[in-house]
Amino acid sequence: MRSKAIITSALPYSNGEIHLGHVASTYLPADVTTRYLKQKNVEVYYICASDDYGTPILIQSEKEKKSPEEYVEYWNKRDHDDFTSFDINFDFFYKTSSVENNEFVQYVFKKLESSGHIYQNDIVQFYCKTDKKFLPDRYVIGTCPYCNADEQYSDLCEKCGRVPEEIGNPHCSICGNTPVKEKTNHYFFKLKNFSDQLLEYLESNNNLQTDVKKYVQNWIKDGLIDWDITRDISWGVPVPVDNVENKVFYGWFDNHLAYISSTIKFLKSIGKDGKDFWNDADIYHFIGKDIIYHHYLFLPAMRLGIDSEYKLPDFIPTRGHLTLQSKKISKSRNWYIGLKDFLQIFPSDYLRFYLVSINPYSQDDLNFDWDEFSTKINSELIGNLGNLVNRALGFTVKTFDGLVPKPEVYDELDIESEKMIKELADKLDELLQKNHLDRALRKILEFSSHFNQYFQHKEPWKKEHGTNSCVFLSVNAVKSIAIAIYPFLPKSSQKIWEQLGLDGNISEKNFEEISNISIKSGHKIGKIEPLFAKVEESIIEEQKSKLGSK
Ligand code: B3M
Ligand code: ZN
Repeated sequence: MRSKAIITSALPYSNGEIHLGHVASTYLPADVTTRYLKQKNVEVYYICASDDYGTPILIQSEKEKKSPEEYVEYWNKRDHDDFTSFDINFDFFYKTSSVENNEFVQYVFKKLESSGHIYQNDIVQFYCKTDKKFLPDRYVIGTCPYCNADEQYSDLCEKCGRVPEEIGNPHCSICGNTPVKEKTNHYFFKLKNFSDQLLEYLESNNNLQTDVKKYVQNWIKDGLIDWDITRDISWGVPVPVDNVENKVFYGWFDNHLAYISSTIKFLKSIGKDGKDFWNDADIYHFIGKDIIYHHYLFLPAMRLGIDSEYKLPDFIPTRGHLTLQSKKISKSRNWYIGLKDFLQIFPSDYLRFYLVSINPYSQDDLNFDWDEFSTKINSELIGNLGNLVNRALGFTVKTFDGLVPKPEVYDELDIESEKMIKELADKLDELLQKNHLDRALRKILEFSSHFNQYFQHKEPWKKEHGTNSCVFLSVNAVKSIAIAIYPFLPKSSQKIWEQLGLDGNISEKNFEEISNISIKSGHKIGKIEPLFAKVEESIIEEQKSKLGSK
């Protein structure tokens, strides 16, 4: 672990609201990791941006009769607001259409070109004579050659999920007329040039997940295809070549460069040199498995192509997709849950708790299930963790006037429990360093469960010998939990902290403090309140019935 880190998560298209599928695999794991690294005193910044370019966005803005600038501005702000209400704590949230990114993208292109990694080639593209435009990607709609579904995009059939080689019965998505084919000159990135260096990078980086690595290595061995990096549209980073007009870069050429350009902009604003920091830091890019190709091949190849001026990622934590009630998420069939809607019903910590707990560090898909959500919140978060906090602190208030008592000589069970406190930080650290957020959360629950049993077994309400030790250690265990849970449940952790009667902001506590027995006898507990409210069955049923209906 380096003393500096930059964390990014896949940039959201500024083209619609954030839903649970987005946050589960990337934004939440990245946020938890950032908070953990802050606790470890790593100088870490979480950087993100809206992904503003691309044909889908241009088409949608045209449909809504807005300029693309106006359109993406709206979603940039809305997405950022939604993330904020989910306590996704970016240090900086910028945009791919920024001046800084435009300049950086053009700089990278020129450098790649002068190093011989770019070439030009004529290709044949659909062209609409009515609209006088080339029609890349989504601008052409037609019949999928594989499954015969009508009204599919030329670059993706949403019915069968395949990319049509040549769409049947093509027509222009703007005017509906049949396009003609015309020659146009495009720029290509020689991805093939980098096969050996990419294999070397994958081989030597032990932080990458082995299963992903294996199939990326196979793609390389099967032979890489050069990338067409330009489009004949007006919305995008302009190709910086004299006399080339109305040609911009393809969205996947510019978007990941915003990881770097946004970082530099942010670091400059706090008086630091972006390039130095980047190259001294651990670089993490959190992604979902659908964009492995872009992050394990295209992105590193482009960085290699500019002589690794900015170093390649150290970690690319890659997770699976979220299904909803065991079905694929689909906005058009209303089979999705908007983040904003969810947070109007339940606290952000409930969702954070549930999503982390079902999300292993792997590419397996994960499933959001309303009944499981309710069970996990009611029995694990409330029944286990909330119960311990309430019990230990409530008992101290009731029996000792809120003053933590002085422990007696420890018996075996006390010694075991004290040892658990002392070992918790190391145990969690081991899991968190390896990105096993779900297992770390489970470990905290096991710890809490142990102390519930310990309390039950000791029966302090009988006020026999050993009561004081039990209360003393249980209160300290609650303090351990407050700090340990911070990366996962930042709001609840602060509440526990205050109920413990401790000052300051929990976000400033060091990770190592998890294992200190730092609450001394005589310390006064704060005001106690139930931390969580139970999830009611009727609300769950109501939510279930909303899915799929319009
Ligand atoms: N905007 C969203 C996606 O394909 C895309 C990510 C860009 S990351 C540089 O998931
Ligand atoms: Zn047309």
